[in-house]
Amino acid sequence: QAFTPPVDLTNCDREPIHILGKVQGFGCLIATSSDWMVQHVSANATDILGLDPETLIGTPLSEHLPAETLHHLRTRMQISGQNAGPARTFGLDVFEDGRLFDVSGHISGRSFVLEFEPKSARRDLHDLTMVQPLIARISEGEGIESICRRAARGLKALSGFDRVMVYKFNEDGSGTVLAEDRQPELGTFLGLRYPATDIPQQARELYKRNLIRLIADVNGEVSPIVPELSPEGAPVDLSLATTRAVSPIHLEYLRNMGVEASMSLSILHQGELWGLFACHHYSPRYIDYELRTAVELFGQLFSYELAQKTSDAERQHIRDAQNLHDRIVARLSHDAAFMDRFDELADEILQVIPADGFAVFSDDRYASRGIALDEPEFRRLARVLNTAISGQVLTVDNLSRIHPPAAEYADQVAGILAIPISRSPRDYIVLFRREVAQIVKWAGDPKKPAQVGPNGLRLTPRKSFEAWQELVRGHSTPWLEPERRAAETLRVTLLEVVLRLSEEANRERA
Ligand code: BLA
Repeated sequence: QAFTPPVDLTNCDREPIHILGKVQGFGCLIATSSDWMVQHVSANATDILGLDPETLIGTPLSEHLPAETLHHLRTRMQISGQNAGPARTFGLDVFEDGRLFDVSGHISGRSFVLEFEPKSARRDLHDLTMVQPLIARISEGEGIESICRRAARGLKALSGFDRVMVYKFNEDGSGTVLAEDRQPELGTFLGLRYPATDIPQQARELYKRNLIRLIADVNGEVSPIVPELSPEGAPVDLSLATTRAVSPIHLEYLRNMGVEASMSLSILHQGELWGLFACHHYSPRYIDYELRTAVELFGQLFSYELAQKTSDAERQHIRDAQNLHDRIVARLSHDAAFMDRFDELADEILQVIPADGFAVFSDDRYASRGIALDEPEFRRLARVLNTAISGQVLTVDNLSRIHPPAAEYADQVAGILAIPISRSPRDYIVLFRREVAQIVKWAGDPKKPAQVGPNGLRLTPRKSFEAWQELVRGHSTPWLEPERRAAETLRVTLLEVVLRLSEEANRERA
């Protein structure tokens, strides 16, 4: 293909996945000009519609479809034009001969893109009616992890896939399997993390616009769109197409995992891609456009639930930080000897800012608990901390960046959050976090040999997980914005207490 540069593992983010020029076998595609002149047709239109691309291209679509059908499509395209999403018709008798199709129509550039999938015979058509009860059950969950677990279970029931995961993106674009529901005989992916490159940037951009994709058969034949380019030299933009064939690199990834069908469903939060439902099946699995539409609705409603729970959680965090302030003021109201209050302080603070270790350095004394630096090493680090901008909380998720000797013990302590609690000499409360690569262990069977495809070991989930582990060597989990805010509030609180008590002491002395 003239317009496709060769793709390897280093330039995945440049693969133009929206213009690969092929559709999957479960549907066919016809692109027309806005006056319904056929421009492009996928080769499988012959099998699916009984319409040969050669006879269609360059002729009005009205010569090939009944007037009634064309009228219907025209009206539907107007609706699509008004709200930009695809217009859907389920079970349309396209040729008035009893053959039913699910049809999607949308506008792509200056073209109309029509996609036809033969309507599968199905026992039940309760898809849409299932969605609301499932969402109702999800919203009863408390906290984000709980609703994610419920959602994985719900989507598995709705879609029938063997494994459904909730995959959440971290700040750096890597991702975590946050929840999972799977057939009992399958191993788990729960808790595993993957580098940002596993779902490259352009794919994440696309998934914000097009919320669902089905790869019905990882080994299935794909069908080329002809002609590949318009007379102006442009390929058909398949960004919103539902039959778009996906990146061969990604197909290899799935094959290496033993997966034969994959479906993913975007989860959006405040206009950003928060994560996605990743669904695997261990044999080919096609679900029709009508059920995919129910799945898409499920995803949209879940995104609303998530927004709700997220703002609940944020409000709760603000309340927790406020309560921490109140309790600390109460406890330290008579004396600010932090060292004497070490355990209480540690208990209170670790409840609001999770960490693996805690230390206080005050009045030239040092005490610690959990994963922490020993006193001589802390004193060395304190000299670095003393050079930081004063009166500010400092957070670092790879300590060796600011303190190179920390590379020696990066597998123990990798992240710190330091709260200066006096002016000079500088006293600190410090929270420590361990290396994240140490916490997360591969949950699959480590004895299973990794399979090798043409692109090498990297495209297996275990190797990919290991690649992620390499990336995060020496790093702790990041200190999140609300945690930094809570620490900042705490700094102000402690300073207030110190100042008030020293004023009182001065007054008493005077
Ligand atoms: C797409 N990669 C994807 C998708 C997922 C993942 C869910 C969306 C497509 C789909 O529905 O299958 C990744 N799937 C995962 C991960 C898990 C999972 C992490 O189940 C964990 C359990 N992929 C790579 C590398 C490259 C790559 C190294 O691992 C490139 C160098 C590319 N992934 C890649 C591309 C797409 C993709 C190009 C887009 C596919 C498309 O929509 O055309």
